[in-house]
Amino acid sequence: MKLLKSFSAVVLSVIIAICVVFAVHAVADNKTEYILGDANSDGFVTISDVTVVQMVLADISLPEFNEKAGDIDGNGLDVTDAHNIQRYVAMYEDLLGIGKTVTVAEPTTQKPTNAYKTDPYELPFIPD
Ligand SMILES: [Ca+2]
Ligand SMILES: [Ca+2]
Repeated sequence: MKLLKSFSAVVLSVIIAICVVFAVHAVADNKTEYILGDANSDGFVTISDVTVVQMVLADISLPEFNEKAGDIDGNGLDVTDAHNIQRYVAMYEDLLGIGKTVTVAEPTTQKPTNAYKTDPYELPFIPD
């Protein structure tokens, strides 16, 4: 009987460990990582990223363009972003964090439920 209890405890511990691992992966899936300045998402910040930013600014659409990575200062894509990446590539002092990995938590796509709605005349939720 004691052996059965020990075996059950081990099996339950393994099941709990597996659940924790899957839960951690589920949380991690809501995050996006990119390298600031790596506008073409090849893993490096090079002069090619400057070219990609300049092409997008010239209204040439590129499938590999990562706007978050190209927008260095977070105020929208403009020529200053290309300039800042150029300065980084030319090894000027960087105070903007170019070349560093940025982790962004993505908003969940789960829609709010009406379970806590108390006002029957409340307007419905309209997603953006
Ligand atoms: Ca790149
Ligand atoms: Ca910008």
